[in-house]
Amino acid sequence: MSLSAANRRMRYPAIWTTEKHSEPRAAPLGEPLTTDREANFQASLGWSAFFADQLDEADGDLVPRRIAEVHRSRLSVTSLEGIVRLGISHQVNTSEYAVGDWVMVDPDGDRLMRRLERRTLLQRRTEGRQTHQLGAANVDTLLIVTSCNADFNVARLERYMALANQADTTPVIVLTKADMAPDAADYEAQAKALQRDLPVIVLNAKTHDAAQALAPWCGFGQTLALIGSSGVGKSTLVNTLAGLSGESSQETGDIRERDAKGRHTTTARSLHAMEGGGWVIDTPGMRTLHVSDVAEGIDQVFSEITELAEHCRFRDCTHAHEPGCAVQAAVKAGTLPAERLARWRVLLDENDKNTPKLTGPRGNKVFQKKR
Ligand SMILES: Nc1nc2c(ncn2[C@@H]2O[C@H](COP(=O)(O)OP(=O)(O)OP(=O)(O)O)[C@@H](O)[C@H]2O)c(=O)[nH]1
Ligand SMILES: [Mg+2]
Ligand SMILES: [Zn+2]
Repeated sequence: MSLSAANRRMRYPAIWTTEKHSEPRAAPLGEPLTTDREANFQASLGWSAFFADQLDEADGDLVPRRIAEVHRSRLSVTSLEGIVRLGISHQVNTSEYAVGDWVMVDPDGDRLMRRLERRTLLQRRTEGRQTHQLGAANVDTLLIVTSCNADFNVARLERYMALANQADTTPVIVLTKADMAPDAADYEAQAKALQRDLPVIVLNAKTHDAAQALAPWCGFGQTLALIGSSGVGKSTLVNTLAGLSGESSQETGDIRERDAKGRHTTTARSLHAMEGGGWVIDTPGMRTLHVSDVAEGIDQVFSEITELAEHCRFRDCTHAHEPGCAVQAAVKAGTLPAERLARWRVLLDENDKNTPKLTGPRGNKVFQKKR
């Protein structure tokens, strides 16, 4: 072991040894901050060998911190003392950082030194397709939130799922406002049909039962992010999961009765500690999600179609009019809804149109690899 590696072990012994799922210890009032407490805190934030292995000699006395807020001209991280603003140089472009990123910080002056490689990244191409807008980094589970009302839309949910799959996060559909819907079971059945083995949780985001229902994804060291339209109850759910009330709570806003649309109350992403020991990222409501760079993610959502396609007579079958088409046969037999097939086509076409293709040596189109 190199000297600095040994140093790191001394500074952060428990980062390397803390068992996941052990509860963080609350320090008695007045106890000085120990490296043990610090290490347990980092572990609760999801620090793991994946990140520790990226440290080298040059990191010396730097400490790992997790980005809690990203603004145009400032970045903040979590720490045992609460949210701390980082000192950043003028060259730093904050749009290259995502909430949930791990960064190395010089503890003298809380200066940002470098970002660690991400385990997962939720992102989408901006209009004009040149750059990516970063959503959240190092997320384990993406809660795709919709309500048991006019917001519910299967085509939109399939888009969110393609994004989650592509980023290697686990999608979970959360149906809020079950307390106001006599037909919540219908919504649940429709959502369950959208991807094989997809967990669908129906809840009232305002009650503590919601935290219990989501407990399997909220444990020590786990990171959740919420995504969905404005007004579906993302911030309400964050308040419930994080036990926030009063001044420290996330602001929530009412919705228009007519079409259940919210008012875009949340305007920035933020990271919050959950009572179960994990962390949750609240995000602003999304208007539309255009897909790009998510071919594998789409395949995973529609795996029943891609599996059927393997049985078509022609390898390049378009599943429109060819003889021996297994996909059309399934539609005729009533096992594959024609609307689902139509939505798959729309999503594939849109993804294809929005994903820049690299041109290979002999002008062959080369599809961009998963990043
Ligand atoms: N009855 C009921 N009301 C809910 C539930 N979840 C959220 N609400 C209400 O729905 C409204 C919108 O909730 P928010 O939490 O602000 O929604 P949001 O998704 O964070 O919206 P944006 O920040 O605009 O993206 C608020 O009036 C909440 O009180 C629920 O499960 N049941
Ligand atoms: Mg909100
Ligand atoms: Zn076919």
